[in-house]
Amino acid sequence: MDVRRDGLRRRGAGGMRGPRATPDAPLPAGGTTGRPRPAPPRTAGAGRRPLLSIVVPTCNERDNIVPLVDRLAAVLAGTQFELVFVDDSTDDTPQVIRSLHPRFPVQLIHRPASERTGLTSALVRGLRAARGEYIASIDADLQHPPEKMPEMLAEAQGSGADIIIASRYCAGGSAAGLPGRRRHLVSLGSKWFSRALFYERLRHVSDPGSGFFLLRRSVIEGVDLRPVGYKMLTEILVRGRWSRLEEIPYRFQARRTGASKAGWTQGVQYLHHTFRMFVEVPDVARLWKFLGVGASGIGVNLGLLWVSTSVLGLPPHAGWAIGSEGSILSNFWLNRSFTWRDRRDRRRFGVLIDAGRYHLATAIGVTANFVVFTAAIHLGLMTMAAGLAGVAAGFAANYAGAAGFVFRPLATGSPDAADLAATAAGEEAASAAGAAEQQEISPRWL
Ligand SMILES: Nc1nc2c(ncn2[C@@H]2O[C@H](COP(=O)(O)OP(=O)(O)O)[C@@H](O)[C@H]2O)c(=O)[nH]1
Ligand SMILES: [Mg+2]
Repeated sequence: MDVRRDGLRRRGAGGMRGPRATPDAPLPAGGTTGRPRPAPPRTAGAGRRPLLSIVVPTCNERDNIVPLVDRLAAVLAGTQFELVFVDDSTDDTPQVIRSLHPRFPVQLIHRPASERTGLTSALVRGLRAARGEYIASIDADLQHPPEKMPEMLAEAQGSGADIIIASRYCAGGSAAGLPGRRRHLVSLGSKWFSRALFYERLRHVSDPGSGFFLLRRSVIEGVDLRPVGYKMLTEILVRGRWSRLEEIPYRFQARRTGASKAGWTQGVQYLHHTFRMFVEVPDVARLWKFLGVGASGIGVNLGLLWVSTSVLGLPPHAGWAIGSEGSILSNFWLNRSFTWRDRRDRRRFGVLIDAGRYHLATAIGVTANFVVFTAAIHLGLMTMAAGLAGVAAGFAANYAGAAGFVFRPLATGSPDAADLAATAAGEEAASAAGAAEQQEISPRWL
């Protein structure tokens, strides 16, 4: 299945690409810092970019490394690839990885105990160290069949998609290898929750929690990745720069040796990670942010009504007007500084322009509410049902007005858009330079 970021589905190769997302301002890289290590010795071809980097996170996987690499090497014969192991093991897994040299081009990043901050931090480290034109992630425990890798690479090259996801949940895939009913429920629950929350990016992605994926390096280059827990792909889909993705079905295998490191702490980390993306990424979950702001507005409205009438003794209509205007202003302020913060008018009196437009949009919402309510009463609906229909119409009109009129996307070519693009490009260049520096110092070559 081929999915474009703008939500359109398309089959086949080529075609127009959707607009790239405006990058978030990169913050200092999270989870990727480490003690500087000496620059790697130059080996033959060390300066050249392989076609594919395969990032493998490992934590006590000693018996799985050799079968994994043998199977990968067998299906990738003739492909220029490197393996990037990010290892947090306490057993002899690093020795097993070292023994792969010199048969395979391998980077081993063995993190000391002080730097072991979980699976996704290991993956970010590996993604940053990867030098390939395409970068893939695969688990070490053979639950992801290595034989899918050539198909994923060929799909990326052939279709021009930015991300290829090996999916357990699209037609032909299977999650049967997940151990136990609880793991199935957690996997499905987190998938549906993430899709509903980040619908702008994930609504057509069947397996946003997959650990098996391949991407073009430009998707993450210069993007500040700050995941917590296990869901690296969700982080990349939400923050990364992509316009098209493809899904390929696969059957998630049962683990044969070693133990899963997933537990209830990953559940808590999932919520932490989800909350972080919700707050930090401006152009996602807008509808939910708008709903939350609206709910807070009801509290402001009723609170001001009560204070005006019960405490100050003002007449009911004065209380109503104060409550209404107070909630409009608080909703405006919250929507401007949170829901649509990336689209606010940044000119000198921009806040006044935005506020004026917001009042207009709200008036349209109230009118829509009134019209639908009146029509519903005429059609014979019960008063409460008509009221509900009116509120729904008012809500839809308010959301459409705020998104399309008050906080509309900046027109390309406008001075503001140029400013933003220049800032983003500068930040991207700075961040890419930082990433390059890190690549030089962090990998330890075998
Ligand atoms: N470097 C590193 N790898 C990890 C960590 N936790 C899990 N892994 C690796 O990530 C992959 C998936 O982990 P696993 O525990 O099997 O998760 P599950 O498949 O969801 O049960 C395996 O290759 C693990 O060795 C970690 O904290 N650090
Ligand atoms: Mg596993």
